[in-house]
Amino acid sequence: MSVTMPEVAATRGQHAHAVADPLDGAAVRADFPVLNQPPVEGRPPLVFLDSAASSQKPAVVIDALTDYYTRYNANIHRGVYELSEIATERYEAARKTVARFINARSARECIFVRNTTEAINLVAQSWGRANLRPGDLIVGTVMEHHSNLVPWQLVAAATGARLAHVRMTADGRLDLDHFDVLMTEEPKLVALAHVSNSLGTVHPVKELIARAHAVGATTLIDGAQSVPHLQTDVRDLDCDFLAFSGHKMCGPMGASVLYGKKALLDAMPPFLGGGSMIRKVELDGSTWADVPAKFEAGTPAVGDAIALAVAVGYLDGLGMERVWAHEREVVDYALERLREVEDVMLFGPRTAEARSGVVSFAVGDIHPHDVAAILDEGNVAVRAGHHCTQPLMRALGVVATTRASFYVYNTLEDVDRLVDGLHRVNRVLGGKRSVAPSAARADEPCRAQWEQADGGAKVPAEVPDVG
Ligand code: 7TS
Repeated sequence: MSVTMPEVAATRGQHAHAVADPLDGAAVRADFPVLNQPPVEGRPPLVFLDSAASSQKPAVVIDALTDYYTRYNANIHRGVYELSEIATERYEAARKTVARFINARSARECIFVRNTTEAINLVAQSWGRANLRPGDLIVGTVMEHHSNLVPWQLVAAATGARLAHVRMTADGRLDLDHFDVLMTEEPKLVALAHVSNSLGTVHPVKELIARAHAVGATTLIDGAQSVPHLQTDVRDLDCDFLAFSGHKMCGPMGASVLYGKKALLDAMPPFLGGGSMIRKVELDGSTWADVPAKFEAGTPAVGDAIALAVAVGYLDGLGMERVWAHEREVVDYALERLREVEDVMLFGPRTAEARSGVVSFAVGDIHPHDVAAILDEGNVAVRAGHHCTQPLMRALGVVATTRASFYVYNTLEDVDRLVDGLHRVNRVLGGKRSVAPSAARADEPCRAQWEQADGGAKVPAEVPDVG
């Protein structure tokens, strides 16, 4: 069943989240060229529901990149000629824009990196190797993206530190009692995501950071799925490090940010050595530039950083409160409408308040790759797989999920298109076992441990033995 316009309007009213002037997803969509291409014959317009992987880019960001390469492309911090001076000035201005966006005390606390993965590896290799000793504890969670797990495994192997992971509850939240138990072991570091990329759970990080600091731990927040969606204030959170990806927040691929408290960054050794990060080089040793240059070895992605600042300006223009409220509305509606689809099982918290714009689900025992492929036939783009969270998939007792993730340009009509597509999935494949290869581990018996928190009790007795 598709929702007619009057019903949509009624639902909008019912689920409106309090902002005076809500975002109009359709108007925002008009800013994004990819979403406004003439449809290929016979295909409906694209519904893009994979923004958790990477968002689309508005025309202003694409124009900023073109402008950079057309008018003032030059390497920075070295030329005395005008082009290089302009590029340098705008690159440093971009740093200030990003710093303001997260309310850092100083732009020096923001280091440009390629992506969240690089930001976390920087902290693991620089802070980790300098501060971790054999037996020290690093606390993560079972819900982390591999980018906030594997770097800690590597540094633990190198230093002799230990890893422990906060468990999760049946409805996809962190087990806060277990968190407290782990705090009694006085970890050196607590590294966790603000928002889960697979389940969309929003963790109470401010509270958790305070509890971690109370036992003397340093804290790293993986903000890849939060900074694009939630107003983020590093002073209010009081995190020691925050990593986030520009390309998930309307910016280009190639410029992302590591925030770190200045005193910590000052005390850390370099991550990569080379040009730009030195003060003085002798043949038998070197000294380092001040932060942030100390952590920006080599030529940075100048145009990408400048365009990231334009993306930040774009989001600021929309207003982060409105961005969040808009996503709440779309997700609320998606959670409600997905329940209409036969055999759909939702993962993660049941209320939009506890989650961001990410919805993971299963359709009976149909393999998520098959679900995504049939949705793609209707030009609805979702992601299927383990979403780089294999331990989380194991905790859920599945090999993979289908994931729809929403952003500023999505509308309630996009949710309707998703739901229509899922009805089609059921018509085409309902009740059939998938023949698609497993996205994660087909070698492991998968027992579903999942229970619906609302008592709906649609628990798969067994997750398909695909592959
Ligand atoms: N942390 C989280 C929470 C993420 O969601 C991602 C990417 C990363 C780290 C890594 O970011 P990157 O910019 O270094 O790649 N998440 C996803 C995703 O959910 N689907 O594709 C990439």
